[in-house]
Formats: sequence, C-alpha cells, structure tokens
Amino acid sequence: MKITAARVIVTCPGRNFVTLKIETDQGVYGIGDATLNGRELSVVAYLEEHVIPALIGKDPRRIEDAWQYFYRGAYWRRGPVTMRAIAAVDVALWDIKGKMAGMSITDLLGGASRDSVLVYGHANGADLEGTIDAVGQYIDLGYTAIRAQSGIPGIKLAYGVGRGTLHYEPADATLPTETVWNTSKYLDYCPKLFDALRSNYGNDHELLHDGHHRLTPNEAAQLGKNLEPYRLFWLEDITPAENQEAFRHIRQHTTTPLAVGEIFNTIWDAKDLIQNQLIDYIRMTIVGSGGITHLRRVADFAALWQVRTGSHGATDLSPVTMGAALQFDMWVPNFGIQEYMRHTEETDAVFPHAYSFDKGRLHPGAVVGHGVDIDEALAARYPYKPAQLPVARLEDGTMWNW
Ligand code: KDG
Ligand code: MG
Repeated sequence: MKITAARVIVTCPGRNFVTLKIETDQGVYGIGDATLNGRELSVVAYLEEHVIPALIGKDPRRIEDAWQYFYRGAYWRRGPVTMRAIAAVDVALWDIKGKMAGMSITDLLGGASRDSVLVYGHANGADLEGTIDAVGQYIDLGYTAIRAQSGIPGIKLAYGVGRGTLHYEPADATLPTETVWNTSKYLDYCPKLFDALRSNYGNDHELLHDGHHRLTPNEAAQLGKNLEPYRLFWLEDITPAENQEAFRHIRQHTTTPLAVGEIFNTIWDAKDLIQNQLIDYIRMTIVGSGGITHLRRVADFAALWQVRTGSHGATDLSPVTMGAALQFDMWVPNFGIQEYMRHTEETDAVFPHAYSFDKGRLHPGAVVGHGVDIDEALAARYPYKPAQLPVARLEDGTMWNW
C-alpha cells in the first residue's frame, strides 16, 4: 500500500483551518488538522515544502515509522510548527488505518474505556452579572462542567471575554489587538466571581478557570489558595510553564487542582511537571503535540503519576482534531475532561462529523477512523483571512503574557 498524493486545504468558514488530506493507491484517504492559530501559513509551508514530498510513496500503514521519520529525521525537533505538521500526518494515517480496518481509532487503540466523554464549555460575561448569566445559560444547555471567564472592572479587554455567548474567538485582526493587564485587579476580582457563582448555583457543577499565563508563581499560589473554598475542577495555565520547576512553589501553597499544557509540543515540556506531581491535568492536545502517536505516550507516562488528561479544545482546533480527540478520550484510561468550544454552523458544514453533544457529554458516534470529513467544494468558498491573536501589556506599557 502506498501514499499517492497529499495536499493542504486552507479554509476560513468563520475562522482559518489548515487540513492535510493524504490519498492512497487503495482509494482510501485520511485527513488531519494542522491549524496553528494566527500562524497558519507557516505550517502550510512546512507541510508543502518539507513533508509532502517525503510522504509520497510511503506505506501509510507504517504510522510509527512516519512519526519517527518526521520527528527524528527533521533534525530540528519540536516546536509548534513542526509538531502540528507531524500531528496532521499522524492523524491522517490513523484515519486511513481505521478506514482500512473498518474500525474506529478508539478500537485501534484498545477499545473504549467509557461510554461518552465529559466536556466543559466556556461561559463568559463582560462583568460579574453577565458571567453569572452566562454560566446559567450553560447549565440550561446541559453542561455539568463550565469554565468561567469574566470582564474585570478596570481591565481593558480581559482574556476570555467573547463577542457572543457560544463562539469566543480571540484571533481578530491583521495586527494583534493590544490588551492591558493588571494583576492586582484580577487577584481581587477572581475569588468574588467564584463566590458569586457558587452562591447562585450551588456545588453541583464543576467550575474551571483559565489564568492564561498571567501570574507569577507566588501570585498563582495566592490565587489558588483564595479559590480553595469554591472547589474548582481546575485552575489552568496560571503561570508560564517554560520553567516547569516554577510550579513547585504553587503546589506547596494550594490544593486547588492545576492544569497545564495547551501550548506544549512534546513530552519533554511536561516531564518534570508530571513526574514531580506538580499538576493534576495535562492539557496537551493531538494537533499541538505530534498527533495520537505522541499523545498516547504522554498519557501513559502521566498515568504513572495519577495525572489525568484534559485536552485543549478551543475553536482554533478544527472538528478534525475534535473527532480525533474524542476517539482518544474514549480510550485513554486516565481521562479527565475534554474542552469543547462549539464551532460555528459554517465550520460544522465544511467538516461533516458524527459526534454530538448531549447532557454535558460528547458522543463520538459509530465511525471508522476519526469520523470527520472535509467538504472541499464548500471549503473553497471560504478563502484564508489573516487574523492574529492579541498581545497584552501592563498599564505602563511593559509587554506581558497574553
Ligand atoms: O489560540 C489560542 C486559544 O486556543 C487559547 O487562547 C484558548 O486558552 C485557551 C483555552 O483554554 O481554550
Ligand atoms: Mg487555556
């Protein structure tokens, strides 16, 4: 069996997506997501210039060898561009293998460990009242786990506050939008938000929050401590994690569960955090971390330390990644939760899929491979539109982490 063709499809049904389609001499094809929010065309170039020429003629059944070829063989390892390109190849090859076998990827991995996948949605409001209402809307939609983000008095364009209730989309301009950050205001406001949410809705729902890399380790420790009475499911990305050791200080001061990993690319980014039990959830995702082949190694390693998965699932991860993630989540023994931000109707139409939401959970549907396709004719009607993620500055102009 041979790969006969591979091509990259870029489409913007409301936001940009990069998809790799791999075709074989058996008439079976597979697709993989390669979207890197705000840097999409760099992955297109990587795939077209450096990956596709080497794919042609390879045996698509040799997934492991392809992974090693594009990881070890590149010499220049790791990084968001390389690992997304590898992920796209990997997911497309797992899709092909599933189609050839007449099996879902879950079955190829060893079969389902659960009946459906617990997900969390994003509730956000411009202020306290708006956020309380938004959480109520998610409860009405059937979510049992909800991430709450809120506009903060005195902060211009706080992270996570959307333009609509269901479709938060931060990449919005050809040059990054400038936001302004103030840590003290956030530290004062955040416990008040969760106090109000618990007072309004009680303790029956799981509540999550994303700090989006804004705090120092000591500030993160303070926040974790102050949020303890509200029993969060997790506090995410509360400080940048390039220095994994930084989490030791936070851990020593709070029992609020910690989640990290949406910008990680390989197991090496998470190794110390996991083996020192400095986090509770690893949020690496299939598209960001070299595909299913690599993520299952991360998950197995994490299982040794009772760290559970919680894959990133924002709208910049295409339905192809969501379909593949659900296949993975159904199998992975140490599953924690899956992020699920709904795509727009336009996006869902370009990527037909079988997964569906019911009562706070996603059901993958009866599929072969990952079960997501691309309607290329429809995709061609939405040309690429440049868009970038915002940047953040402190009030005195100093650049900060967005
Ligand atoms: O592209 C950036 C988004 O994926 C990110 O800001 C979303 O932090 C995020 C999350 O937890 O979904
Ligand atoms: Mg996040």
